[in-house]
Parts: sequence; structure tokens; C-alpha cells
Amino acid sequence: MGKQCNCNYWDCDYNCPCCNFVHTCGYFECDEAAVAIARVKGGPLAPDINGTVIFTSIAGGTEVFVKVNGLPPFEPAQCNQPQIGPHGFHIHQKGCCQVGDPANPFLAAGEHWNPTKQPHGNHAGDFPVLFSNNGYACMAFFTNKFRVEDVIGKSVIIHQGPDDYQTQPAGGAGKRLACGVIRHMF
Ligand SMILES: [Cu+2]
Repeated sequence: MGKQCNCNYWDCDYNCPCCNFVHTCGYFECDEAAVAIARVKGGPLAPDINGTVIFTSIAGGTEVFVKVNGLPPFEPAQCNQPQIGPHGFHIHQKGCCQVGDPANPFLAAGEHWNPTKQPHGNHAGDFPVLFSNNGYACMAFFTNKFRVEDVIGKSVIIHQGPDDYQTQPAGGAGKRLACGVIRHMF
């Protein structure tokens, strides 16, 4: 489970240790997890959010593809209300999407995943913000900061407000609107 073989040369038989299958190839690579997926669901502050984040191993790192529906409309900051959107988006430490306090949900996901003890803005799981297009966001990007296997069992969180990539430790992105646990896809 979670393993995939890629055969690159076709000149001899190999008993591949990934899958114990004899391939007619001379070279193989084993990825512990080639693809992982997080199904993201909105909590009490944004119950319509529904989306998918797919992590795929590619040369030199990981491609992250995200599609989300049901994001709230943009609202500028006013009075004591913080800005809504674009939405901060990160990997958090724990694969736990329990809502907990409905006024401040998903604290069980923990803080940002930060395996290399970097300042925020350079955490391994700091992602670009999500821009809502009438509630819909679609984005793909590349990161060399982790491999797919590294993030299995962690979570992705979508925040209410924008990430300034500067405020410590979380970019000032505000409350947590949605959460999804990252799991093996194959
Ligand atoms: Cu976050």
C-alpha cells in the first residue's frame, strides 16, 4: 500500500522490491507514497466549503493541486471585523479535524507543520493563498520542501483571512474555516 514502481529501462528482468513483481526493466524507483489526498470540509464558520487537495510526487519535490467550492465572498476589514479572503492555506501538524469550539474551530489540527524550524513564510507547509471566484478556487503549485510521504497523516487548513507570510507564527490568517486530513491515495 502506498508504494509505486517506476521502471525506466527495458533491458533485463528485475524482481522489484516495491511490489514483488518481475518487471522487464533494469532500473526502478520506489516512492513510498506517490499520491496523497485531503478531502477538505468546511466547519461551522463556512459549512459550504468542500474541496480536494492532491499531492503528487514529481521530480525534485511535490505538485499540489487544489480545487475548492463554497468559499465565502470577499469582505474588506471593517470596524472590528477582520478581512475575509483571500484565504491563508497551510499544512498543520496533526491529522485531526475535530471541530471543537464552534466559534474558533479546528484547533485540534495543531499549529503549522514546521519540521525544519523555520520562521513563518518559510514553513514547509506554507502555501499560496486561495482566491475565491464566486466561491470557487483552483490552483496548482510546486514545492521542494517536502515529499508526499512526509505529509501523510497531517492536515490542510483553509483560513478566514489572508496570510501576510510575515506575522509569527501563523501569518495572521485568522480563524480556521475548513480542514482535511492528508491520506494515502494509492
Ligand atoms: Cu494555517
